[in-house]
Amino acid sequence: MTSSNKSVAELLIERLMQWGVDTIFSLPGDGINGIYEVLRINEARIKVVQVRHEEAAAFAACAYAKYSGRLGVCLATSGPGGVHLLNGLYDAKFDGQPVLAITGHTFHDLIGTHYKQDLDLDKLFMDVAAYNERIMGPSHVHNVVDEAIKIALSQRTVVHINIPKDIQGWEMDGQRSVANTPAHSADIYKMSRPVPSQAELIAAADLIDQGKKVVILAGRGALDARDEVLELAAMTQGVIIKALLGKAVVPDDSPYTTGGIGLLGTAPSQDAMQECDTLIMAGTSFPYMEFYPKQSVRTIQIDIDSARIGLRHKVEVGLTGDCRETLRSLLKMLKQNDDKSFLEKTQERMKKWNDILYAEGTRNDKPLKPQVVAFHLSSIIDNNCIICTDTGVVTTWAARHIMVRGEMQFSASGNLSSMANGLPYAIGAAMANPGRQIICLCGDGGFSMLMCELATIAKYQLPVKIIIFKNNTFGMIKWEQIVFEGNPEYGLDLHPIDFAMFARSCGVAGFSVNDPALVEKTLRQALNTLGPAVVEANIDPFEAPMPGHINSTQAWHFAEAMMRGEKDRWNIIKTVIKNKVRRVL
Ligand SMILES: Cc1ncc(C[n+]2csc(CCOP(=O)(O)OP(=O)(O)O)c2C)c(N)n1
Ligand SMILES: [Mg+2]
Repeated sequence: MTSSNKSVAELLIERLMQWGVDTIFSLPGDGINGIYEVLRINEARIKVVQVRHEEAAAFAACAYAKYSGRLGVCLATSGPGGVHLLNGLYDAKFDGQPVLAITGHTFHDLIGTHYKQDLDLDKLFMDVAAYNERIMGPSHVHNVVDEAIKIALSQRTVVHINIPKDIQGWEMDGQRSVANTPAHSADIYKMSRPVPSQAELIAAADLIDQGKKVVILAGRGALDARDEVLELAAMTQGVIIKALLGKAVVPDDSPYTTGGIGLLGTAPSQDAMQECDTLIMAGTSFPYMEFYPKQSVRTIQIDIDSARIGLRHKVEVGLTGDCRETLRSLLKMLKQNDDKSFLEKTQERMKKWNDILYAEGTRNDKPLKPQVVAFHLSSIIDNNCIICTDTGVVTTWAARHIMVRGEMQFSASGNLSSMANGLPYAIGAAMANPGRQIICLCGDGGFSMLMCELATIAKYQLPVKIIIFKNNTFGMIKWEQIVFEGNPEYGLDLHPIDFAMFARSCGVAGFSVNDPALVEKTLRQALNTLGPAVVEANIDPFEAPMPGHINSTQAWHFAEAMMRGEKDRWNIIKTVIKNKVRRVL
């Protein structure tokens, strides 16, 4: 076949392959049958991962990008298929991941005539996609695909291409416009790692050298700058605090880190934030402003996106640049600080915090505490495993008790904080990293939202181990209603599902545990299972994810909710008091 009689669908898939795309997450439909036929013919060169819900395709594409640094691609049919993609696409947009969404449309000459599935996805996606085009014919394909991919990669965001179903079959017919010179668009992307000017770096180094109590707040932009962040901490005798998406920037056993920050963070991180005199923000726009230091703390911010400089905190020196390269340049200019007092004080606090985590993780009373599950899981997973976490209280247990070490990777739905991301993240992670252990921590609410994707995991025999923290409630909202609002809980109870039995019905090994003494053994059985496995951990629904430090408003709200008729008040009070006593003893 000569290039002159290739169809739009053929040109599309060919160009994607030229860009190195070899995996597409998708669910079929009549609006994309033309593309599917070309995918069928090319199945040896490009893989279609069939999901059960298009939302999962978009989440999986986001995770594919997160866990590989490559472009994630998802494909959905016209109308409802495209609509289903939206939430996963917003997840990618909010966490800065390059994802290309391809969708179908109805016949080009019936658009706008109330025909079936006549839904202009390019209009619907105007907000989510930084680039959003409808393909008009064969000579339009290469240009649009090139442009879309370059924008996705360079802006780390979502792009969208829409193709009416009949146009997918159109062949080159001499309709190319004279102005559209052949080969004027190329499948070439040159990544840049910009570095700020010397003057800016000198100003930053000067400021850092004056700091006596330095905190480095590291986010996802610093994920490939582990050595540099550790060296910066060593030079400044500073403390590394990790935003959730930056949990894998440095290992959790580093003497410089206090782990996470925010509601799911640690008390020593909160203390360090309150006491520091200098803040270095490295690749983060961690959203919770109440956890930042006071505005008078002198701040340097490094971000690849100049539009993010000055967001969240008053910045004295802003450095627009790639974190790794910027830190490398900066490190050459810094003086060694010999005053270890701030770091040592923090390390003392961290010792106490770790003792608390250990005590919580090794409890043997019933009902089973969620911390016990996360603690044992952490100790037996591979040093290079990939961790995917769903959204809920479960995120707190993962953030606090899973200790990052070695080459582990960790992610969650960050800025969107969407539920249901866990399972599809695991699919994307597994597809991008064959042979690696994939660990997925879900709440029972988040898991049940897209539990159909367990069938996908079974179909492709992905080595995903799913731990479901089953408390039969939307746990996180329970504590929000009680502690933040002062309201008795409402609308949260979940009808229980036997997840182990469900797993087996999908052809996946299913385990269930409710005895703390059996947690490690059960988890090991699941981890040693070839292929996928599910562990349903029946945990105490009254175990609250208290912030590192609880403030007086939160305590007051808690009391108020109890007085106003919280239905489980005696169980909750009993559990909270028990925990308080344990911490004091
Ligand atoms: C798609 C979506 N819907 C609703 C929410 C609000 N929300 C955040 S956490 C949560 C509860 C999660 O429950 P579950 O998955 O059971 O986890 P748990 O908190 O019990 O550990 C809800 C409803 C959300 N973040 N995303
Ligand atoms: Mg739950």
